[in-house]
Amino acid sequence: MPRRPAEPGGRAGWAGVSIVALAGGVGGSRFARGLRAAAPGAHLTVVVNTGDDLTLHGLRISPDVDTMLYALAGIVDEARGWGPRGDSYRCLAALERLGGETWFQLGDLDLATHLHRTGLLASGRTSSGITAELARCLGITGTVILPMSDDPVETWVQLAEDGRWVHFQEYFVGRRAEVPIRKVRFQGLEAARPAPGVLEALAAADLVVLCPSNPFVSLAPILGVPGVRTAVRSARNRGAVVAGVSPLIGGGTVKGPAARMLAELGHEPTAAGVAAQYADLLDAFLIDPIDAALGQAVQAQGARPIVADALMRGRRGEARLARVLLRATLGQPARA
Ligand code: FO1
Repeated sequence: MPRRPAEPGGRAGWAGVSIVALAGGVGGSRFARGLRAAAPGAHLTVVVNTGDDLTLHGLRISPDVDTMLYALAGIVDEARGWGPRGDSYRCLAALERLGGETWFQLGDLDLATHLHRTGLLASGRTSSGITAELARCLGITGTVILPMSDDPVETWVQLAEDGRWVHFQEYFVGRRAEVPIRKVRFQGLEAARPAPGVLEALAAADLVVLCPSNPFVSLAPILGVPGVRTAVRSARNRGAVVAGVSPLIGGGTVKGPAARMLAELGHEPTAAGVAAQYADLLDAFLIDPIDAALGQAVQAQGARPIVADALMRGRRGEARLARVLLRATLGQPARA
């Protein structure tokens, strides 16, 4: 049986409880932040998608890891959900004058992260080692942040218009995700190994959370790293609870192309369609009241539906949603 918090809410109550969150994108970073706030003292490990990684201007950029770092460090631009708050774009403007690529907005503060990561990688450091060092330098506590793998993985999508394969960021940012896609593939995934600590965290987990992230381009890469899906299933067989949070509310997302991608890839563009992507893993799946009628479909896939306001309104909203999930899974009688 999973370890449960000893007493409502308090830090001491969460000591000894292990939570592993699989996350990508803005929604994932926000919910991970909510979990840290809702379960102070728990051992929280966040495994982050690295399929969005790309090399631009000779710099290795890891958007989902950086979004998670900035969010947990409290320095993210809260309106956009990515990039440091108050960043400037003087380097990008100068780059424009030189005829450089500027479609991917790299702010001056953000560039420090990419320069530093690229330098450390060139000196032989691993992504997970670099991520831990960046987290320490940014003063992040209460959470271990792990990239899903130290091996290179890149998400590419096939455009429906001409069958061309492009990097996810060219689709998501370059084309503003406004073009239909046919397929998604993860370059390098078969050869990727889980980053050090990922399998160990899953083996010790009392709760594994599939955060409200895009099922195809955020969670699928993580679950696709050889050994990870099996480790989640083993955790569940051992008695850990595996729960997901729908990134769709009423068939749409707060941010990102998940609803459209579900439809374009032939799935039901609803919370139930998302649950179906990992039905074999889920004990419970949180859906918004607007989607309550989908509860039966979620139940039919073997996951207990948790019906609760799934919209995270600011930092308090993140913690509220996380408390609801914790209460519904680990029986934490949360103060709502
Ligand atoms: N998203 C955009 O929509 N436009 C951008 O120019 C952009 C730049 C960018 C730079 C660094 C970074 O870490 C993230 C950035 N993002 C940008 C967000 C990013 O494309 C997405 O949030 C994630 O990849 C989605 O999972």
